[in-house]
Amino acid sequence: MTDVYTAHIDTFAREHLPALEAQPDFLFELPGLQFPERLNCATELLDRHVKEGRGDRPCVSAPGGPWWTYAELQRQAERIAHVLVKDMGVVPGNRVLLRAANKPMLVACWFAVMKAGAVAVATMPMLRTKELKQIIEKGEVGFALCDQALRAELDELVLVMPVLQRVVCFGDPSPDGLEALMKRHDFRFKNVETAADDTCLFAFTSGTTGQPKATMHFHRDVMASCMGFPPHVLRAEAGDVFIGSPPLAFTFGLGGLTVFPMHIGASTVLLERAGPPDLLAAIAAHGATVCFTAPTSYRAMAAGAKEKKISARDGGPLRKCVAAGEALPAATRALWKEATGIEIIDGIGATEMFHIFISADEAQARPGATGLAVPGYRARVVDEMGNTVPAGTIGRLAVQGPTGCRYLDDTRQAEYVKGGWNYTGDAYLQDADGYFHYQSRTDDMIVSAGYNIAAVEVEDTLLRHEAVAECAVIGVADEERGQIVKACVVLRPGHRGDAAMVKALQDFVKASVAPYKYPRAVEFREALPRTETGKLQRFRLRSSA
Ligand code: 3UK
Repeated sequence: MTDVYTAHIDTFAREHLPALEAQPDFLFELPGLQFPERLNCATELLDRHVKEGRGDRPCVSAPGGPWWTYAELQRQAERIAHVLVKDMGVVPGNRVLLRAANKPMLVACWFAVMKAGAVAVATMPMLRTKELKQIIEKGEVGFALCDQALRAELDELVLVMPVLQRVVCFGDPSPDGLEALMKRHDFRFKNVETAADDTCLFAFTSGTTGQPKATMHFHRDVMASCMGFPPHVLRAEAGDVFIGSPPLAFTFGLGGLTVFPMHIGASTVLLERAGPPDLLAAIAAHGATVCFTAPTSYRAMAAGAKEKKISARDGGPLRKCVAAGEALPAATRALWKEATGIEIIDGIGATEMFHIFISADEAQARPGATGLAVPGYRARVVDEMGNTVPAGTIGRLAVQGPTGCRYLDDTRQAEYVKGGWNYTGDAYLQDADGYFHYQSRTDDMIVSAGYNIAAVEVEDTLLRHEAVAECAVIGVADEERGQIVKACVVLRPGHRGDAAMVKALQDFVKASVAPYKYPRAVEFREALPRTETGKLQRFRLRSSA
């Protein structure tokens, strides 16, 4: 290896990259994908605008404030970078956990981590102690920046996890709070000159086993994501106001609500609460023009969107809508188009790929199809041997592009990447015109309202309840959520399978793991179908569901 430049002093990320031969092939054919050896994505996404005279343009805001220009976000991020380095002792390559709902301060913290050359580990606000502990262990996370409102779990963990050295909270009024520490520093901070291939973030994904996997993305990957879907499919402009629901800890949200708008000097409105009614109201209140959310959210907003006249057709602001996270039903596309006149831009993305790699713009969209490979990416539908199948045949989706899967120290790398191609775990077919049509997941993942839920993790939780003898968790089709979590439960003798028990089990799951994982359906059974060797036959439960 000749190219060994790195700014990382803590080389944990580099040491835990998959072996070169286990990584996918990366394609850099597209213009704009030839990156210099040294690249810090904060310089490109934030500082460049200030340097080129766009510092006064609106950048990031939230319903209750604050409202920051590019220059103001830069000042905030630079003061936090000083806190990271001087007060907390963060060195380049250290992992910094971020824990907050979507809000401007979270964006400032994210850029501070980039500037300091550290590795951002953003976490979903609804995660509980159990999940946070797994993330801190796996990522050997030494530091955390957290919203005061969500600090309880981290306060608990810092006492029992020696690896976690320091937690600093914003919104904390004490002298140790982030804002108090920021006041002691100047805003000028010289960005660490990271290598284009220094890891800048770990994005966690729950996988099928419930054992979280950390995907590793470089500064280069964040910039590469700006060169594909945004200019070729989305085509937003500097005057656009982005808004949406996905958490910034989910790369769908990080790209759509921070990286993409800032790459083009546009602005973004961040919502702590972004359920359909909140999102709808916020689009109208903030004049949002570009929306990123899940298919189910468009479905739920359709009637209100029409009534409130939020679309450009009806004199409102909204002009572009992106759906991802799960398949977009043709019925939802039609419903939204009728309500707003807007053709949804569907796109399949994955945490492993950072963002969307198959999509179609408004003019190319076809109901029931996800679209075509985004420029910079290649996609194929293949059989078990990795050979391309004929048009119209269902097979496994395999993709390549400028981004790709690198799991942190994980044997499952070999399942996602084979022969240089990324296998997303989706069954797809390609039609005669080249459009890709989603069929299903090839594994046991449950995708409910855009959340990936691993059956075994819910099973594991239910099995901790005193009344549960055996259980099996499956995904069952649901019109609104795509799938819902269903638990088939065998009770221990002496317990009754009634409505009170259903509620007790649901509450138990909600209190133990992130609440979105709870079984919306519970069925009590005498026994579970198993093979002679005792293996659970999930497919039998699914066919009887
Ligand atoms: C499914 C879709 C059909 C598919 C994501 C946009 O969802 C994202 O990442 P995840 O790692 O899940 C990946 C899996 O979700 N999926 C996503 N989008 C679609 N299925 N149609 C779609 N449009 O199974 C995929 O393999 O949570 C989405 C951008 C960034 C992301 N991380």
